[in-house]
Amino acid sequence: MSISTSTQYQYILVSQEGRVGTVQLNRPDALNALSPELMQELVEALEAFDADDAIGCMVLTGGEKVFAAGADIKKMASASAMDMLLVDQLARWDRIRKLHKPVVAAINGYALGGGCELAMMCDMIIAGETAKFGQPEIGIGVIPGAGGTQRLTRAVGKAKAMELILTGRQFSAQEALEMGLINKVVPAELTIEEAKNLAKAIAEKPAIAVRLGKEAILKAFDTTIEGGLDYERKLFYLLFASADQKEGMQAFMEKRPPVWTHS
Ligand code: DAK
Repeated sequence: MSISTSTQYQYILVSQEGRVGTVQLNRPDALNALSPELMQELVEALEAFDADDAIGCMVLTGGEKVFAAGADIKKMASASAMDMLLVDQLARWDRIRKLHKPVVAAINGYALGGGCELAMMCDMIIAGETAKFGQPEIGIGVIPGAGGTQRLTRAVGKAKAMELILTGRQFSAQEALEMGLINKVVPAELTIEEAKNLAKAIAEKPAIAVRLGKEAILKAFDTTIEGGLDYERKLFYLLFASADQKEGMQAFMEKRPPVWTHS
């Protein structure tokens, strides 16, 4: 197992263990508030892992007490609508949505506002038992602007999303689990380890099938069942052009473990 830490970034830490790439938000003085500068680094690091054949799955985490307290309120406070429009922040967030490899969020402490939205942009969420989620924007005179009204609603349903977004109240990891927003609650000291174990299990699977599996699942959110089934079928056929499909099925018949080449 190799662990390497890059020093090229100011607001994040980046490391790699086997086929798992980890990005840690690291702006503790502002509770990991998601400034444009931090988001730029985050997107660059995730895209670098996404383009690296040696990586099969990513983990995104924050600090022990705070995953992220949201977008930087101090930088937004006096902005005009046109400032917000022209800064085109959404383009950066959109790049995270377009990652091909799965991302597991490992959440300890606060995941509020944009922090909660960032967690929900990930494909799976492991949370420590002291994690606190929330979309508190209503309390500062706005609404979620990075997907919260859409992703929370799709994950937990209309009634719960209405309650959580219109009151802005925080909710626990246990409540998030019961609502179907996250995968698992673990003791806080095990959050990153559990997330890495999940990422490792995925990273060991054939990369092209993982990629197309993620793509097909995400399709379920923006298409009809008919369109989604059609899309899935085409991706399924496409996998018969991969070496790993041949290897996987051959290995099954020969009763041996498959040797993936991720091709
Ligand atoms: N931005 C800037 N600074 C923040 C911050 C934030 N979101 N959250 C905390 N801080 C700063 C505090 O101002 C304080 O700074 P100093 O006073 O020391 O200078 C320091 O971090 C410590 O915070 P507290 O003293 O408040 O610490 P506590 O432990 O008492 O409270 C807290 C922790 C996380 C519960 C509290 O800080 C809090 O409620 N923070 C604000 C949470 C919030 O309202 N978040 C939503 C922000 S709006 C979009 C993309 C993203 C977004 C929208 C659009 N597009 C792509 C279009 C996202 C919007 C948001 O997230």
